[in-house]
Amino acid sequence: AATAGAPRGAFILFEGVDRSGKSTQAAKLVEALNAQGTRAELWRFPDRKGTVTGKAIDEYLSATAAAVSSSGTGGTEGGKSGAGLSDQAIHMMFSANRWEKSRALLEALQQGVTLVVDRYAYSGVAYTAAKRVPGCGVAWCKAPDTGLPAPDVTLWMALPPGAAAARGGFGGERYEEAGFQEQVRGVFAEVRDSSFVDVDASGSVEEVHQRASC
Ligand code: ADP
Ligand code: FDM
Ligand code: MG
Repeated sequence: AATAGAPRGAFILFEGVDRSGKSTQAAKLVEALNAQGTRAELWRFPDRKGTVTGKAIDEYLSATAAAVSSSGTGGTEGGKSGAGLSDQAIHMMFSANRWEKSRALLEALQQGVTLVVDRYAYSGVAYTAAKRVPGCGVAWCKAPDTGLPAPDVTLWMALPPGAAAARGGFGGERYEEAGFQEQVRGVFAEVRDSSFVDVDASGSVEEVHQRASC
């Protein structure tokens, strides 16, 4: 139930390239906030479970980079309908996935719960625009997210290119390819806004946690 007069929770977003430590640090921050008595929850996008779009997105992402490039576009791998979605269609799915959760997100904030969110609309724009599909530039990519609840702060996990690669091999999901990751990084730099705060994401998990929680 809503608590009358309770202060609004904060919307804290983690963004960064693959393996910059977003998921690790988001979980640690939630733990620390709850330990100090601040009600906090960990949310992540894409939300693959509690949504209508989640299954298609999961099927799309599970198709490996190798399978995608050998089958070309538009194929339907193994009968999984999400895997062969066009670049435009999957972009809309990712945005719709955020809209599916937007009312619940606002309600949680209103009830005083702080939300620590692992990826959001900046990832949406960065990954699609990085594909350089004609007609799908940054403005096109941003359009479907217009009007979504905005984060109070976006913690940008700043890590030099080689450092993320040194954290172990890619898991085999779509987009997990070094050249593409650099394109993604470039779009993030282009779309960063006044909500962004740089966090030095190098060093130990504990060192980064200290930087991310001040
Ligand atoms: P992301 O969510 O940004 O992809 P993760 O938090 O999943 O990143 O971390 C990617 C990998 O790097 C994981 O294997 C994780 O255990 C490891 N890792 C996370 N933070 C650090 C760190 N500060 N130093 C070394 N390895 C890390
Ligand atoms: N991703 C994530 C997108 O392409 N668009 C989006 O809107 C969002 C939120 O999904 F490759 C991509 C980014 C990444 C994948 O992987 C999700 P993680 O590493 O589990 O967050
Ligand atoms: Mg992650």
